[in-house]
Amino acid sequence: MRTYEGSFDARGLRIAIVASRFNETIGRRLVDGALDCLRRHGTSDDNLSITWVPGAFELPGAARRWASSGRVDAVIAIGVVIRGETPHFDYVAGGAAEGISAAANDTGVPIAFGVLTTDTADQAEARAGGKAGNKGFEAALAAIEMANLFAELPKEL
Ligand code: INI
Repeated sequence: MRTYEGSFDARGLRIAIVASRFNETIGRRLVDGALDCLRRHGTSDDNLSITWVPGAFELPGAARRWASSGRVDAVIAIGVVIRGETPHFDYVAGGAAEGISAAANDTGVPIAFGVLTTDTADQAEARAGGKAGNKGFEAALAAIEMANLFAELPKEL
């Protein structure tokens, strides 16, 4: 039996971060977490880019552009959607999740989901470098692992 597993060695990996500006203070902490993870695992800044979009709803379009460009091994989508009291939340969060998932599946390039979907700003802050860790860091780790896994898997399965 052969086991396939992606390593966490990010040397040589080309990564695009796509981040939304909505709830920007919290979003920047997620981006910082992702960059910290990538650099700790060996990604060179020459192989990194960051693309800013207005809100989480715009993440899938930009993530798909990078994923289909042939220029990156993985994409990390980062955003912060806070429920508040508006049904808009469901459309924005659902659109982001479904669009990112479709872009990853259609292109075959891993797109990590670093989008917080929380009820309150406090919950989002806790997940952006607070007591619940940093989901940007975690998304970057998933991107590294999946990029290496896809490089190792046979082209035809
Ligand atoms: N965008 C977010 O990233 N987070 C939110 O919490 C949010 N809320 O609450 O509305 C949000 N809305 C904007 C949306 O992503 C689009 O930018 C906008 O609808 C224009 O297409």
